[in-house]
This record gives sequence, structure tokens and C-alpha cells, in this order.
Amino acid sequence: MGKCDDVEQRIQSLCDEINQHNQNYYQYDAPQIPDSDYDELLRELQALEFQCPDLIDRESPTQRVGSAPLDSFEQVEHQVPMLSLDNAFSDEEFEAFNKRVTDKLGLADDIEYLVEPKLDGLAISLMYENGVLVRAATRGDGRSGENVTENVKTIGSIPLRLKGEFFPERIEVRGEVFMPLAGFDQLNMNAEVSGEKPFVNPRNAAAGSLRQLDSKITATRPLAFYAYGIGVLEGWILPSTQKELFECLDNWGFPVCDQLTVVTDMKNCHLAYETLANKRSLLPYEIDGVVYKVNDYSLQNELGFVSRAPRWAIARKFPAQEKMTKVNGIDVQVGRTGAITPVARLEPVFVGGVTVTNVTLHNEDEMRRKDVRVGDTVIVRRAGDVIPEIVSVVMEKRVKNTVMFSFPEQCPACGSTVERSEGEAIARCPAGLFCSAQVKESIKHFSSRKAMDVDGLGDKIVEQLVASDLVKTPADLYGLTKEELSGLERMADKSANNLLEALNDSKATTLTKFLYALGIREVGEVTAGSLARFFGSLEALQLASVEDLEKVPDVGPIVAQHVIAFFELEHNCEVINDLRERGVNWSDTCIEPQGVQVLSDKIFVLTGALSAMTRDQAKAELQALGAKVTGSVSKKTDYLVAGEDSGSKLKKALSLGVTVLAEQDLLELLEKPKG
Ligand code: 5U1
Repeated sequence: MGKCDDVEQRIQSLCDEINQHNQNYYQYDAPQIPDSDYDELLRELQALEFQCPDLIDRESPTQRVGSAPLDSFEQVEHQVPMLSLDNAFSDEEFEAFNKRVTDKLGLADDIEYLVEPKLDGLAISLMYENGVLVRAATRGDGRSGENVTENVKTIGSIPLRLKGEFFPERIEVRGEVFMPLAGFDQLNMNAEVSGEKPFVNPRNAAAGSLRQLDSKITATRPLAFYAYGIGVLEGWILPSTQKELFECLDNWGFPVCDQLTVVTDMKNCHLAYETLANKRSLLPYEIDGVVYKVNDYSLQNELGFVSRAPRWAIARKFPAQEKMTKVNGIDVQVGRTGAITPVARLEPVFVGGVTVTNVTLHNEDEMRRKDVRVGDTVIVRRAGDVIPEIVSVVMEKRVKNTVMFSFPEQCPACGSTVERSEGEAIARCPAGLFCSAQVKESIKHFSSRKAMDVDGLGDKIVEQLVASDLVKTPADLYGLTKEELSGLERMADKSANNLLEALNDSKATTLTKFLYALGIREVGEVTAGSLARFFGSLEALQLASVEDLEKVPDVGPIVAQHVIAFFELEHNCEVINDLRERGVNWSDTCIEPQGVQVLSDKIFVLTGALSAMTRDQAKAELQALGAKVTGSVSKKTDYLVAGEDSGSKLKKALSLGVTVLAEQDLLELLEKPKG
């Protein structure tokens, strides 16, 4: 036997040994050797592979370190669409789901469900051919996702090769990539030490890590995986239950969550939910609910699917999370329009998936009602993507000598006397652009993504630019020089150049964006779009009377007054002229109001994720046809467009009898706008 044969054998035995340790560590959470011994085995393997590069196997454990960075991710089609899950937010909704299931199956008795925790990570598809991982893809829009194979190969718990001999010829295993809490905390601690921005929550950290073009970066991130299902399956017969599939996945070397249970009646369905809800804070990863799946595959097949979700599964979501924390201070902020808002500074608290440090107390009346004081212990609530709020003060924990917060009479930024109009909840600083806080906020708004979209002009830079008097109006942004920018704190030459380029790029805009960027009171994106479409040019808008303005869909007397007042101020017109002189431009060819405004008096609400376009794009297209797109469902809503994962808005629309459109209906409407 030659030297290379010896090496080949040793490499093979090291690969097997290391793979077994990987499995003990990741799949069974039961490491059998200390980390230092494991590292030694890996180093020996690396050294042998270095000596004999021809013997490096694609699935060798050394190949998990990442490869050359990509320019972009390739799109891959999912042969079997990756569905999402319908949600239930209460016992009643879950029971209604169960009734739909049993009715459709024509069964009088309870049926068996497999119950799993719903991990808060991101869905992934892993394709194995003849036992070898050949492709990994994100869910994307369910029909196609991004090819993230190189990144996924760096995740230690995902088998590169299936264990055993009896596996399908071709199998697509699906599951969740997530970041365990301990790894997340460590990652953020490292970020803090190196002055980088921490991740908001483990899910964002997992998504950010998986979507790195440089897989060597992914390799440094503590990602984990749990398998929960399959897509493509060839050359194998499916077992009869979901539970048995999990056993197969486990045998092939996939990590499977150890919190799975099979329940046979409603009482135990609820109990399984309660048990996981109680365990939630003790689990080493984040979960946001419980998934119920009909256990029997033949029943699953009978039930089938509705549009984008199976009829045989549902996610029962946990309610909004509440946590206690302390109020370290109360500040008042001055907004773009002078609104004075009290903000509680909190002892950081992790609630509903994010670390909350600041919570708005809205206005003076709300402050008095809640009577939040510095030093108080408060209950903070955050549900889904909703802004966190203080639910109440824990009075039993109030310490002596705390004082009620007194709302300021002077603007904290410029000292002007604060005004509060009768019947208005909001107090304001009346100094407008003579108040530095309002200037800062106006510039931030002007450059924001939905306005002029100046990439790289962050809040910190705006604050420095205003504080150093380099920028007093939005027009000053376009006169900044490289020297001026390079003189700012933490602004390297390259960043200064990039910012100048971004400013230059932002000059070509649309009338809608420009009007929105001006920050006229009560003129949000929707109204800016309506004004742009109705008047077609800035000049026409500037000459409009209150009566003209009130003819615009979406504009009432108050908005009309704000628009008139804005253009009456000479300063504002000067800024607009300066902006145009500095090159800000847009094409004035707006859609004629009457001709194609087929949806002109229709009110739409968009909810859930769309797959063919973003919600912003759908909104813009609907607006281009004259529709008004609002954020909440009411009796006035004509249509709710319900994308994937539609929740409370869909429920409300159904209860109010609002017409619900699926994405396909929307696409048809946009292509054949007959009204
Ligand atoms: N735990 C778990 N999460 N999850 C997500 N199981 C599970 N199953 C899913 C999804 C989207 O989908 C299948 C039921 C289709």
C-alpha cells in the first residue's frame, strides 16, 4: 500500500469521525469530546488535504468554511412551491381550523395532529441527490428563491451527505435556519466591541447571515437548522405519517426539533400550545407560535391546499409579548412639523423579538393618563411589527419621591414657547425652520428612501451637517463639497465620495417624491401622488386655490389649507427654486386625471406579502389608476388585497364585508383595469 493510500484511508476515517462528532453536537446536543480535541481532528484533516489536494471530497467537513464571494445570488425555481402557513390567533380560530379539517374529511371524531414549535427563522430548501447536498435555496416568493448553497454548506448541522444507505434518490428537505439565542448574544457582543451595528433580533441576524455574498462571513455566524418537511421526493415511498417522516429525517442525519408531540384530541391540542407557550422563555431559540399538522399523509392529501397554504396545517401564534423594565429617563423630541413628543428611555428590554430602549408616550394627555415617571417600573408590549408601547406603570413598584413629568412650555431645541391649539392633542414648537430640531428632521425626511432617496445620508451625518451650519435647507445638501463632508466625524474619503454621488443621483426624481420630500403637513406619499397626478406640474399646484385643491381625491379642507400655507411662505418657494437651480428635476408627464383614472374613487388596503411585486409597487400602480391606498381597513374600504400571511386586516375586512382580492385578482385588475 502506497503513502497516498494510507493518507486516503486516514482522510476517510477523519471525515467519518468528524461527521459523527458534528452529529453528536448539532443533532443530539450531546458532544462526546472537548472542543480542543475536535479542533485537532479538523486540523489534521486540513493538513492531509493540503498535502494531497486531489483527495479533498466535496462533502469533507473542511469544506464548510466558505468559498469565493459571489457577485449575486442565482434565482432558482422551486419544483414544488414552498407554501406558507395560515395563522390562528386564538383558541376559537384554531377550533375553526379543526372544524374545517374534520368537515372536509367528513369525520365526526377528533383527528391526530403533530405539534411543533414555530421557529422564528427563515425557511430553506435543501436538495439531495443520491444522498449528497446539491443545492440550497431560500423560500423567496414560494415559487423561486435564491441559491445559497455555498452559505448553507457552512452550517455545521446541515448534512452535506445523508447518513445510512436507505435514502431517496432525490429528496428536497425543508426546514428553518435560525440563530440560537446564545450565538446571537455573542455575535452582538462582538459587534459592540468592534463598533459595528448590532442585529435587531435573531431572525434578522439569521437572514442577514444567510444572504451574505461572501460565504466565509456566513461560516463565522452561529446558524442552526431544524428540518420540518419535504418538497420533491423521488425513488422512495413516503411513510404514512408526518411523525414517521421526522424519524426518517433524524436517521438521515438532520437535526429535528426535540419539542414535537402527537396529540389526538382538542384538549391535548390546547395543552400542547400552553406547554410550549410556558416553555418559550426557556428554549435556547426564539419561537413565535406552534404549528399543527394533520399527522396522517393520506388525510393531508385529501385535504389539499388553498392558494398558498396547506389546508392540513396551521400556525397558532403566541400573543403579543409583554415584559417589565425600568424608565431611566423621559425626553421630549421635536419632530419635523414641530410636534413635541415625550419619549421614555428604558432599561433595554428584549420583547417581541427586538430590544426596546425608547418608547413614545405620544402626547401630554397620554402622559398624564399613564403617569409614567422616571424611576418607574413599566410593562412594555410589542406584537409582531407593531411599535412597542408602555401598557401601564407597575404601581406596587413605584419608589418614593418620584415626580410627575411636567410637559415643557418651551421648545427644548430653540426655546420658543410651545403652542397647543384647542382640541388638538399635539403641542408644537411654532418656530418652523428657525428651530434646529425641525431643520434636522426636515432634512432627514427630505433625504429618506420614499422621498429623495439619498443613499448613505444617515441621521448622524444630518445632525452634524445641521449642527455645523453646513446645511440649513434641503437645497444646501446639493452644494456640499468633498472637503466639507470629509471634515465630518467618521467620514472617510470614500464615504464622502459615495455620498456626493448619491446626492447627485437623487436629483433625478418624480414630482410625487419631490412633493412628499418637501414635508408639507398632512401630505404623505398617497396625497403627494394624488396632487402630482391631478395637477401634473409643480407650477400648477403652486397656483391652485383651496377650491381647486379640494377637487383632488384624498384632499380635504385641512390638507388644502396646509398646501396653500406652505407655498405662501416665501422661504419655501426660495428653497424650491434653489433645489431646481442645483439640478433637482423630474419629468412633468404625469397621468392625466380623467382619462385613465379608472379606480379613482376606490379605497384599497394592501396586507400580507405579495409575490409578483412589492407592496410599494402595487400601491404605486393602484395609485397610478387613481385608487387611494390606505393603511387600515374600515367600512369605507372598497377592496382588501390579501397577500401571504394576511392576519388581522383580513379578519377585519371579512367581518366588515369588504371585498377581498387575492394577488391574482390584483394582477388581473392592474392588467385589465375595467374598474
Ligand atoms: N415547525 C414548522 N414550521 N413550519 C413552517 N413546521 C412548518 N411547516 C411549514 C412551514 C412553512 O410548512 C409546511 C406545513 C408546508
